[in-house]
Amino acid sequence: MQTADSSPPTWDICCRVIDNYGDLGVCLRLARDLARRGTRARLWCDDLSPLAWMQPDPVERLEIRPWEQAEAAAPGDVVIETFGCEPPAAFVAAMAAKAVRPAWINLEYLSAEDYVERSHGLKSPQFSGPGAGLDKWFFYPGFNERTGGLIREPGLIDAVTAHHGDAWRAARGWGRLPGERVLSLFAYPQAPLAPLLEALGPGWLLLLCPGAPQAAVPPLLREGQRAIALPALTQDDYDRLLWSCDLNLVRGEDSFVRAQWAGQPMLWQIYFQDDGAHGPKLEAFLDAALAGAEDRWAANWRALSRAWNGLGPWTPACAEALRERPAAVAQARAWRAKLAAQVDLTSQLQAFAARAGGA
Ligand code: TRH
Repeated sequence: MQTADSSPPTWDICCRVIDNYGDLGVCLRLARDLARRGTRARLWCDDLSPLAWMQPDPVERLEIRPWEQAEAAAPGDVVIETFGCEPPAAFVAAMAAKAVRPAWINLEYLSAEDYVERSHGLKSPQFSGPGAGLDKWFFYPGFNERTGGLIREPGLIDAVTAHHGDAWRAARGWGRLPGERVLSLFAYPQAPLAPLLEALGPGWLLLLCPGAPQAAVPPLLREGQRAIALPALTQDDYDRLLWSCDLNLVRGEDSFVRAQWAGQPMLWQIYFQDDGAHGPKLEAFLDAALAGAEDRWAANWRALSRAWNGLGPWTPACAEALRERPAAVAQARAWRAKLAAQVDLTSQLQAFAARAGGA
């Protein structure tokens, strides 16, 4: 997309936090990637406080703005409404009033379910309200080429591969003892920690990210297990932590994606929904990610994933899945290679905005 005076285009990324950190985490990740690729990015959010630890340093071309200020702002060339957050009415009215209207794109939540392919790229003409006359477009991230893909910054996989994980961790006081395996644990309070620790067995160092497990895990540790409570890391350092561990337990959306880029075995705690929608969402992901993996290991890993999410019993298969490291690593690498062959989300979004913009 080009602007009239050939200055870099301005993208507005609008974020309203539902809970936890994923909404802001995804928006920051996108805004930063755009800025580093030369776009002027403005991130509008109603709760900027987690940025104090996620992104303490400024990023060139990235402006962070409180949500309320959007009401009086002039919209840029592209407006990304994330997760149906509805930008302020005055901002939408200003979009409609622009001579060259911005492309208005709603970036949706990530899922491997079939509806994603059907819904990706659909247009929703606005017939009423402050945006009457505008088109809003739906953009769905996803795991195959019929979707919008995943955020993957240029050079990411090379950086993962070049990372000296043990040295990086040891320099922070989180080094492993001889023969020890290391995992990172970022989990919701309802995580079934006791059966997990039993299934893991001895020889593990657990690096506990902030949250309920920092208090809950230590009294549950079994013989031959250690735990260290970590501070909240910057998003970049959290990535490096994932790259440096033998197993990553992640949750929500953003840490889930980043663990897949880490290329290490990954256990996902899905965001729980009262209506049970998380069950099919988990199964759809497992269907995609485990396709082609060795049959018996894949069945065991599925059992473990269900158990970790309270969607199945803890059986001996769960412990077996964790013991069979070569199969788990092979699956993680093969899945990452498949995902890395797709066009990344930011590139797709830029091409999409160029087609949708300037109505
Ligand atoms: O925090 P999450 O559970 O977030 C979400 C929200 O609940 C959201 O409402 C929901 O819709 C979504 O999940 C599915 O998990 P997530 O998505 O992994 O976000 C955590 C962010 O915090 C991610 O960007 C990584 C970052 N992070 C750090 O920067 N430093 C850290 O030390 C840790 C542990 C995380």
